[in-house]
Amino acid sequence: MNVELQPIAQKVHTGQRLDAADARALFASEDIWAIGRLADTVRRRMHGDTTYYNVNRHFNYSNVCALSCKFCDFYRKRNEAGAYEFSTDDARDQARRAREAGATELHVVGGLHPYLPFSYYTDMLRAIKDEYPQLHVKAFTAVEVVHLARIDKRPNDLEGVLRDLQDAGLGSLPGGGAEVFDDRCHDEAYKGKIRSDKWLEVHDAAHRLGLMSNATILYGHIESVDDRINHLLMLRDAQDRAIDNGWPGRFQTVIPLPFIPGESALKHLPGPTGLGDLKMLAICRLVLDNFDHVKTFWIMQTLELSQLALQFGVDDIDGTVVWYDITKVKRDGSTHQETTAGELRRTIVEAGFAPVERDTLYRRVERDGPAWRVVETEPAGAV
Ligand code: V47
Repeated sequence: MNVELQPIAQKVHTGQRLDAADARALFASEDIWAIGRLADTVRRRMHGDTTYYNVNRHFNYSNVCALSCKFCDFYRKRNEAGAYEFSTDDARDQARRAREAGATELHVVGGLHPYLPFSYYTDMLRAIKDEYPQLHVKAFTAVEVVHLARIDKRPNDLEGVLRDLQDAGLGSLPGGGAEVFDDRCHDEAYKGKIRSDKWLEVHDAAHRLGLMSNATILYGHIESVDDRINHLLMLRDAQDRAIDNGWPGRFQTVIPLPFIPGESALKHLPGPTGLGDLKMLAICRLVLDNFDHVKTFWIMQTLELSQLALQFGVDDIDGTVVWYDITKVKRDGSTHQETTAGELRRTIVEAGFAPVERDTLYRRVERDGPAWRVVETEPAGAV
């Protein structure tokens, strides 16, 4: 191991928290194998050789968006070719298909639609839960929650909005929309979107209400290494806040998202590399010591890299997915992006890990075809 990593290794082996200087040294190091081994040490301390996966479906209810984020290849303006908004019946249909496939989770997100009323979102949740009550609905990024509060003319009542969504069937919040918590990046690439303070305010409110949530970081575009580090430290502080205050909710997992240039306004940028992805995942594992899980979203990381990432601190792969419109793996731009539980298990076993199907709250799932039940144990994770 290179000498600059030795004090960090000492901290990792004695369970001490890493600081910004440590994170900077990790990013500066080219010793990717040493970084991987350190992340693997932490991952095995927390989860042994268990690797989680889930049987889920994603549902993007509309791509119409008031914003024009430069990294985004998904949004359309209302009357533009390709713009869509699904109905409540479409959402019900998604739930029916999820039931038939035995999915445990529906991940629902969309653009900031300028005209749909608040009732569209609560009706959608009710229709899904009515059709398939067992299904966990993980829905609406913090950005959407703030948008819903605005369209319902109560911009300062985030808790009230979340409570109404919860009453209609919301199960937890996904981690999207965080991008990179930095004002320069915000103003250059996603102006008009909420800033870090609001994103964190929504997640704090969710955690106070007992909703679990996730966190993302979108990397490999115009951000600097220091921007990445600040973002991770802000997430770690927010998790400390939830834990120290004894709030009933908290972050479950971090999902580092590599920028996919696609046809976005930043398509001239090269995007991250495979080694850059592995380093980022490993550093997330090492810095976010109060997060139980580090997850790859294979739609963005690819399943092949996700397999390797299991040795770089990752303990979870999302998911069977099925339909996904925000980024595309294949060059043909197809939104049908599906893998099977069998393929996920094979990927995990071949890498030398033990696959465990989980539900959204990281409880073990026992399955008999499309029928499934949660095995009642404490949520997995060692924090
Ligand atoms: O919010 C948009 C990002 C996010 C691009 O919580 C892009 O379990 C890369 O948050 N390249 C949506 N990323 C995905 C997301 C997610 C995925 C899987 C699981 C969970 C979870 C959350 O994708 C958006 C945005 O931050 N994004 N465009 C792009 N070109």
